[in-house]
Amino acid sequence: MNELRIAVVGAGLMGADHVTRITTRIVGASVVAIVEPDAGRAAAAIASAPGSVHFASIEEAIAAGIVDAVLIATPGQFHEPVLLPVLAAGLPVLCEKPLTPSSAAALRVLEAEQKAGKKLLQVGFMRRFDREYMQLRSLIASGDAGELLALRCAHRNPSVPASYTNDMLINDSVVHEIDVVRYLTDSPITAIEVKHQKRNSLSPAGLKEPILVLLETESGILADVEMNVSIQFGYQVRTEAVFERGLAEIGRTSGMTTWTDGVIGTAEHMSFTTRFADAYDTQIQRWVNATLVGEIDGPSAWDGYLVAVACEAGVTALNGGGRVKIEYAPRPAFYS
Ligand code: ISE
Repeated sequence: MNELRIAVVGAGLMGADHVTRITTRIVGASVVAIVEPDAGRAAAAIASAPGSVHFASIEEAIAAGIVDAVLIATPGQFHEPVLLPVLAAGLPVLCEKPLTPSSAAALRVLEAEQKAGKKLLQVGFMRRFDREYMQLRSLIASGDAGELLALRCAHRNPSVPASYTNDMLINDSVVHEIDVVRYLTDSPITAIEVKHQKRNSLSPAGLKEPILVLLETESGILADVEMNVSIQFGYQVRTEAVFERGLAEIGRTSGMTTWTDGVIGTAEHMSFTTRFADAYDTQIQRWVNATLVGEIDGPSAWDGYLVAVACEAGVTALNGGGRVKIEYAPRPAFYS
């Protein structure tokens, strides 16, 4: 096989972005099928992937026999019903984060993958493909600045739709830090605590944010996350690493700086789709390359399960649970 025929499931913001990416920038792959219940979104996606076909369900797309791999970009609660038939059909799949919103569902997905007998599933934690995150991970592993002591994370969105709920602060947004803190420290998260800050009056009604999240790793690192989803000015994800002998920072706003009318200015991102565009491109290209040779090249279903457990604890903490300890099921040999 030298061209991967992909079905994209879900053609909302992220799905549509992936369809354009695969069609215009990714080598060795094309979008052949769109699975999307909304007629308008489906039509727009089909139009940006010439030759692709619309299917009402993943089962129909699989049955058509034209699909080599699947990319799932629906909201998290719809992942399991798509993943199970895809894994049963033995198809490789890249599933956007979170793998599933519940750890019980994640365990069912792990079982389905083990039944398929081969690692087929990669989870879309795209920050692992961001150049600066990779650099920071290497710096931590090298020990060049001494031992890592703490991580200070800021995750800021200009705004969110009215449909965004309090639990999504953890499951949809902090989910990235939950994965990346383990990726950077190479150590599982063992406890989580969430504090509410003064409410931003610009948040959608009912949303209590920003929040401050504290993550503890087994290796003793403390990571704090300022999670803000209504900060208006732009989209920003920054991380500062505190070492025994110094600091490192990633995620500074970059690009052309202007000095005019007594003001210094650099354009800020307004969305994760541009802030992480390069990371998404790298993630999808590496997934395509690996899939063409029967492998995965990124976070596995096991990584997705660990994050699902920590997110569940995070939602408990958010809802007044205090400091919540996190325990994981033993890792099956399949994922070692
Ligand atoms: C969104 O779903 C993402 O994944 C973004 O990376 C994150 O910054 C945002 O808060 C989420 O809603």
